[in-house]
Amino acid sequence: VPDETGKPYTDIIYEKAVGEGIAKITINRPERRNAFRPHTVKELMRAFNDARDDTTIGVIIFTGKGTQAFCSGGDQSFRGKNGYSDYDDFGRLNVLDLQVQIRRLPKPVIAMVAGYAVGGGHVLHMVCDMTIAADNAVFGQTGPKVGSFDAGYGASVMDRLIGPKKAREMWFMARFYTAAEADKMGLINKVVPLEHLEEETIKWCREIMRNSPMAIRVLKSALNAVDDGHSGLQQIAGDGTLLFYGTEEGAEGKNSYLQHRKPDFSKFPRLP
Ligand code: 2NE
Repeated sequence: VPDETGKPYTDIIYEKAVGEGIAKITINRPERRNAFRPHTVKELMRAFNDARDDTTIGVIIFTGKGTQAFCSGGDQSFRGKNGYSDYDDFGRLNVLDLQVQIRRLPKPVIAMVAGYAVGGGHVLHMVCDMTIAADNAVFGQTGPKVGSFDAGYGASVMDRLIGPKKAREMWFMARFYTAAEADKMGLINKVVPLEHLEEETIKWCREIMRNSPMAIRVLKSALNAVDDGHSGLQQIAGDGTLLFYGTEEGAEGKNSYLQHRKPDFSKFPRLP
């Protein structure tokens, strides 16, 4: 799929399996182990936004091109004094906006990981709803080695996933972990042989697609609500409003306003 202006993407590949309800977003910089620059993140955000708005899409696979890396984090050659910059003369950390977008997106996002998921790339798989990994996958943070850190979701989501002791180990030591170790730590959902990675991921997507989209939507916001604070509450509260608008009671309020009359809510039960 090209971007919304009809131009082809340069740093990502965006595909949709028509009739399946599955979108696939691939970072396409394998020569850099799929490291992202600001432009890559901008393209990712546009594709995720499209997948959110497309009502035929129910689940999104997020992956990296090739078998050597899911993503190796921020492209260090674009790192300036105050962030990453490619076409601008100021630095950005726009990957943080992408993380928030994935958390708030009301459809499951599944990270499909072959090879390295390290640094900011590791955080990206963590903020996805589930992770299916190939047996060649390697997970880890590198920040403390390269003069960087992600003290936002990179720290708090990890703490939730693997617990405070392991999270400290992973960040303070900046060690790498095999797929089997990551599975044992609760960092990922499943490990499969590399040659079965896509097949297994699609199997998971199809299983999700058989279930109620609204139930999944509300559950995703519920599972993130506490950790995301006011923003998490807003997401689940928005789901409540969305459902309420579809009721006769909700419609009575709107109709009475449009018909210039007093609303009549008398027939609606005060449920216990
Ligand atoms: C990923 C890893 C372990 C792979 O090692 P290997 O041996 O398989 O590949 P190699 O030769 O290191 O990499 C292949 C090419 O990709 C480039 C390399 O420089 C190399 O280029 P050439 O020498 O062939 O020209 N490359 C790989 N990762 C890159 C990167 N992140 N930026 C720029 N070029 C990269 C190994 O490559 C590795 O350790 N990579 C660096 C991982 C890293 O430290 N990432 C940044 C963490 S900080 C971050 O992402 C971040 C944050 O902390 C907070 C907010 C936002 C972002």
